[in-house]
Amino acid sequence: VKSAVAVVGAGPAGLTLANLTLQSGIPCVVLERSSRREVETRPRAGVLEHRSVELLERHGLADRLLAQADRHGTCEFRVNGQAFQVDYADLYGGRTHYVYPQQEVVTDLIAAFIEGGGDIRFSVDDVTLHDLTSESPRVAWTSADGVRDEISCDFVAGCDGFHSVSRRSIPSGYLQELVHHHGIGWLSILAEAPPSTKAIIYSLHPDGFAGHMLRSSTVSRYYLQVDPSESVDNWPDDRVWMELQKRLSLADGSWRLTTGKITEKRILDMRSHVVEPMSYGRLYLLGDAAHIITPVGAKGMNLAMNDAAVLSSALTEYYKAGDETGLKTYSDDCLRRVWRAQEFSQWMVGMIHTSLDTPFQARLAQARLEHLASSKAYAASFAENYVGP
Ligand code: RFL
Repeated sequence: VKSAVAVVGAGPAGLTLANLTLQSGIPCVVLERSSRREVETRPRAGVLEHRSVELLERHGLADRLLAQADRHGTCEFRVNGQAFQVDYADLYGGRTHYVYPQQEVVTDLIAAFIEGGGDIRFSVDDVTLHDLTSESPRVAWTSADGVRDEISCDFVAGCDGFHSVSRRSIPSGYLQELVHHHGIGWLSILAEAPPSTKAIIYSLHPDGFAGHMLRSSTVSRYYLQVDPSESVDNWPDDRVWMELQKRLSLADGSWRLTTGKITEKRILDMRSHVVEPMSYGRLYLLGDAAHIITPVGAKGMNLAMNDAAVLSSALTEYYKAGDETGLKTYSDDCLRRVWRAQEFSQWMVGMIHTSLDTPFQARLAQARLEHLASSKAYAASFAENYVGP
């Protein structure tokens, strides 16, 4: 097989890139380890920035999203049983978030790619990358029926998530890895429960953070701050609901959590990880393959899509005009947005968590929330970063 671009991984990064390049007339092949069904049913993120939606809309990829997604422009903070809301859409020119589950984004992007004549191979195994610094790198894989195949291409896009084979194909020592462990765990819960709130809730409680996120009218996601070494076995369903009710409750006792069937329970270690540069020879890294951000601030899927937009423009300039400028600046262009998001996420981590070991940090978090509640200028800055600059 010969193609212009080999895309490894069919998550938001790989599929956005694949659709955009296909629309520019650049042939690409997408190689995905999981089955189509698996990627279309994997629940993860659910919040899209207005800029991500604009990108999809510009390319005719947002029809179902615009028909079905809920738009949100307000979020709620709770501290010591008192609530206040930040109307971030009003504070930032009417820009809103779109709540639309990641698996729906992925489902729509796969359908559009296939409809446009795109070549996507699911359930491939043992993907290997070769000759990345040459003018025609190769990617090999074993197909679902056990046949070893290979593609020769001009560029490889490594969109294969945090455990990226693409990134690990880069000689050790070439990339600088910038890592931060926040020392915080989140018990992440997905449940078949209608939302108990109209706006996302972030609650700072003496026993730790609790969050109520929105997904759809029948499904909600919740988070509880726990020790990163904690085991989910210590969290039977009853304990989860009790703890959420306690940490999210209001002092006047007026707020009630609607429970439901818990469908996913896992511990997330709050960490941040960025590699620089985001390219090596003719391999470009996108999304989680290049950077992991904590879920605080809901930036992960949006950064993945932004990387795809930057790379697809660079590839289009290259194929239309032989101009390599965009390819050369790809890494710097993406990293500016990545670091801005990391900085915001880190700031927000510090605002909504208590650390029982360091009461000093807990008081800083409270002061930051009080500042947010009382200062329009501070809230406007939050709004700009939260909904996406
Ligand atoms: P993905 O989505 O991980 O996709 C990578 C794809 O590559 C495939 N793959 C391979 N294919 C072929 N060969 C190999 N060797 C392969 N290895 C892997 C995988 O099967 C997969 O299909 O990466 P991508 O495209 O960079 O997208 C990144 C986002 O998925 C991620 O940043 C977000 O999910 C993060 N995230 C959130 N982001 C938000 O913007 N808003 C949120 O509210 C939000 N909530 C979350 C999240 C991530 C979570 N978890 C589970 C990490 C909540 C959670 C719980």
